[in-house]
Amino acid sequence: MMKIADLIQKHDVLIKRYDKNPIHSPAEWPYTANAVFNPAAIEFEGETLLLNRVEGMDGFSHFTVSRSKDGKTNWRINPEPTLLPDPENYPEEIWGIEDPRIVKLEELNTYAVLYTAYSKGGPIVAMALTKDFKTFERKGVVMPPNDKDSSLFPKKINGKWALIHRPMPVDPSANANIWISFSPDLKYWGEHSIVLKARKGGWWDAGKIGLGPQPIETPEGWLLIYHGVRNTCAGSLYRVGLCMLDIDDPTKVIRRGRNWVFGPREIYETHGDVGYVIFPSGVIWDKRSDELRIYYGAADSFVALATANMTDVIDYLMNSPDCRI
Ligand code: BMA
Repeated sequence: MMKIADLIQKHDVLIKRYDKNPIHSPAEWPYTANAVFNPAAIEFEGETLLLNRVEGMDGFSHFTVSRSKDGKTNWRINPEPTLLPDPENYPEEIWGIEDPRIVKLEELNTYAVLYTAYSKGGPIVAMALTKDFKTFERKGVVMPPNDKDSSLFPKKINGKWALIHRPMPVDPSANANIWISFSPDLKYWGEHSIVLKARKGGWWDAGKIGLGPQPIETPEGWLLIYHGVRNTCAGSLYRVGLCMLDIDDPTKVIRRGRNWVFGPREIYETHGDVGYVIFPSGVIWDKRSDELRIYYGAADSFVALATANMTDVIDYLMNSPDCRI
């Protein structure tokens, strides 16, 4: 008998699931956890480092590091939390910290972690810097509520740092779009503009979109992997799309894919705290093998991995019908 997954969709040629998914689950976590999901990913000391969002049984999240030499097997999970909310000093973290993204800032010889702090006023964008993923220097609030799904670009563009984020409009019927802002010093932010709009009506990414993993520099531009949300009568459906931004002016979209390229299908993606959610949040491009490894939260409960060939991903996107809006 065919598996339900096979009846749903067989054509995942561009992006493939890792066959030993999920790579992390709350059941194998070294301490009690309700969920492990939405990880940031970065190469660190020659290994893949994930900064996993771990949700405790109280509902609040923190981050814990896991590491692997090949980014697939033999994960070493820190036995204790790596970064806990610190609401005494940073009141915006009162209800936890969520959904990190990491970039290496070569110029400052440090790693920047952008994350969501769950404040009493709603989600805000916060930042912490680290050199070793053991100690973190918090920089506090970067964008006020209601804002999330943020990452820095890894280097200055035309002399300024650039930040992707997703403010929520006050009007609930308005679209939630991806924005970009610039700063001379990582402290003062301005030149805010919409970089990618949620589409409307029947599109798979109508109404609400948000950044996935950190932006990736490619020969064609900055590759953005993003999530698009479809609201159905059964709930929200989170799928994944692709877009390319101009390398020198990332306010400009040079190509946006028409179709979603990865969506919930396997049991660990459809069943969990929030089923039918694929939430990519960390990426590593192994330039020696051209393999792109996309780490994602599945059903707000697990960490999973999907792989692709970067050349194929770029070819696919750049040969997609141009669907900028
Ligand atoms: C978003 C974020 C994510 C979560 C997703 C699906 O708004 O809060 O943390 O994975 O919803 O529930």
